[in-house]
Amino acid sequence: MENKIALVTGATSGIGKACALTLAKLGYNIIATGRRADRLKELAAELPNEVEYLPLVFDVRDREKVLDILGALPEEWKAIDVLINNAGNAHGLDPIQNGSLDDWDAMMDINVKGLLYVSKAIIPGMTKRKSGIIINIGSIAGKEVYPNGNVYCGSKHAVDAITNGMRIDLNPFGLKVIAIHPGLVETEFSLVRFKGDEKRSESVYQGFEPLLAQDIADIVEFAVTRPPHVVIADVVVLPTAQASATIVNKEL
Ligand code: NDP
Ligand code: 8X3
Repeated sequence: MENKIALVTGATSGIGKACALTLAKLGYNIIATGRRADRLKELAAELPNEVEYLPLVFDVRDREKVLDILGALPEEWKAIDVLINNAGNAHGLDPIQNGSLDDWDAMMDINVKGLLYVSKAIIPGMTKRKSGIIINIGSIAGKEVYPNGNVYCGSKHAVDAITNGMRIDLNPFGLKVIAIHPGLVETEFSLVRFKGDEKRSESVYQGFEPLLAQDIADIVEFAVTRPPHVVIADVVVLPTAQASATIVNKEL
């Protein structure tokens, strides 16, 4: 395979899917992961014919599976050039005294530990080759804390800190480590956060123009096309109507 290879976690919807499509457009062969096999199958039809595609179905919480599957990649898929740690979600939006332990487990296990498991499987190949780009999708929730965001914000602050730590530790190997921290992006994110409540989910994005998943993929495109001596280390991107995690100029 002559094309470069990108692995995108959580490519079954939203930001991850947009990143997979954008990297494919740039000529990367794509490894796309997620739990929904049907979505990964559908993605195949949207990719350009010139790129190779390897869908992998696993839950990033499943440490053994992550390490087994990514540790047994076919030879021609092993040399991953770009890793996008995107899989993640918020679960619930409750004050800390009412929060659900299951929601807390989900956010810490997926957003933090899942990112670490995938990274653990992929980084050794990159350090060996002294080449690679890791892009972690953080959040404005990793830069600020907002009411009822408690544990989700904690998980994204962890992503921010882990990304900075990765950049330091992987510096001797010449790897690029990048964090992109979006504000409000209209995806399935709020549907997951509010457990399928469509009305509540839609209301999050009403009265202003939110970011689209493609806006984040455009930043990924810019980041991976910089020359070797340039790393876009840390990006906060907001809708123009959003000034901070809590200030959104809505016209309702
Ligand atoms: P979506 O809900 O649209 O996509 C989430 C993706 O993560 C899906 O592909 C989903 O795949 C995958 N995922 C979730 N849980 C797991 C799991 N346990 N194992 C494997 N894959 C999983 O949301 P977004 O695209 O918006 O979110 C992507 C990332 O962007 C997240 O890290 C989120 O925190 C971050 N973010 C989102 C913002 C927003 O406003 N939308 C703003 C800032 C950051 P599947 O369900 O098939 O497993
Ligand atoms: C997603 C954006 O503001 O809902 O990370 O936390 S927010």
